[in-house]
Amino acid sequence: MNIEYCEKFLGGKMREIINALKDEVATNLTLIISVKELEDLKIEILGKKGKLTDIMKGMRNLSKEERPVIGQLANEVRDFITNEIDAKMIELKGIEKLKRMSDEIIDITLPGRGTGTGRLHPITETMDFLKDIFIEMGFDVAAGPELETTFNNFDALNIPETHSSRDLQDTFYIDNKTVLRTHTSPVQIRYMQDKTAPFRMVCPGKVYRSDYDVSHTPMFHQMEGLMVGENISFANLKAILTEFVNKVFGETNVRFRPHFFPFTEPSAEMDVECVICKGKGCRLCKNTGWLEIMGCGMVDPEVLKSVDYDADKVSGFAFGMGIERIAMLRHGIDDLRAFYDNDMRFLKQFNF
Ligand code: 2NL
Repeated sequence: MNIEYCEKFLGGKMREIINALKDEVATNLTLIISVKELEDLKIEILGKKGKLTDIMKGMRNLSKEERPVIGQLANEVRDFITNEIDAKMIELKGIEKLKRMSDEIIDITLPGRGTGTGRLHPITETMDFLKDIFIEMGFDVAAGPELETTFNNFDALNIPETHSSRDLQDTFYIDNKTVLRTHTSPVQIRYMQDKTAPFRMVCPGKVYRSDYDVSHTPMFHQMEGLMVGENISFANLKAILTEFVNKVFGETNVRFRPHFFPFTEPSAEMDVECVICKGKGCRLCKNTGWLEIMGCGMVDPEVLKSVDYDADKVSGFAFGMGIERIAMLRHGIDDLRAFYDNDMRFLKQFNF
């Protein structure tokens, strides 16, 4: 075998080996599914003792003529393999990152184990209790913002510019047109703007008035309710509210006394027979035998008009009550301020 032949043979053989390595790597790359496997392959081919590195070393045995030709092929194949491995690395790292992220997802909807020390505030408990009675009677529960427009808080409710509650002394104004809501009624205005009759809804929540003494706090809680449809009458009001009061206090006598609210006509105050003296007269009922429980009435047509309801086609009744007052009656609490003193000796008595 002469040298020339041998060199030709060597050159041809190397070409074959390099191309075979290229094919081998291409096939292996399709089978690899992890970054670890790919890193191993990279070392096996391109590493210091790798297959391609070995082949490159063997080039010194080639003739002067063949060396640049095979050298170019080897460089091309090295670039090809490097690019393929780099691209596959990006792809696999992406897939593994996604998998890690999905494996690490924590189910934040699982309920906490509880520490045994937390409990519901008596106002929250009372609000839930009252709300549930209305839910049982088919009422929807709605909420709304505590910062309201003067339109939603006053104008839409037929409360005139001259009404004392609109005074800067009585209401927390943010600016000319924005107030801390003084009642939950604006939630009902929003509800009517969004929905069509018939409906029945309640809206419990925080309300604000500039008032502070033994029987008033600047923030307190209300629940109002509204039922609108064709032929809703004062009889419906009496039936629903009497049922409600019986569920709160047990079977009790009730009475309705005429009253005035700008947003209802006619309007009434609803009383229940005193839960302590059963009508005989005591300190709680100031010897009247009755406790004021809520205000109510038939929605004034002006209010219906303000939300573009046809007052000739639909009518409704509305009511509003103070949650603090009902919580005090339910739990025999005699000082309103106890709710907001945050005295643990008071709060710990309520084991809800
Ligand atoms: C009270 C009296 C009341 C209402 C609230 C109401 C709401 C709309 C329309 C008509 Cl959108 N009325 N709410 C009606 C009567 C009485 O609350 O003394 N609350 C503590």
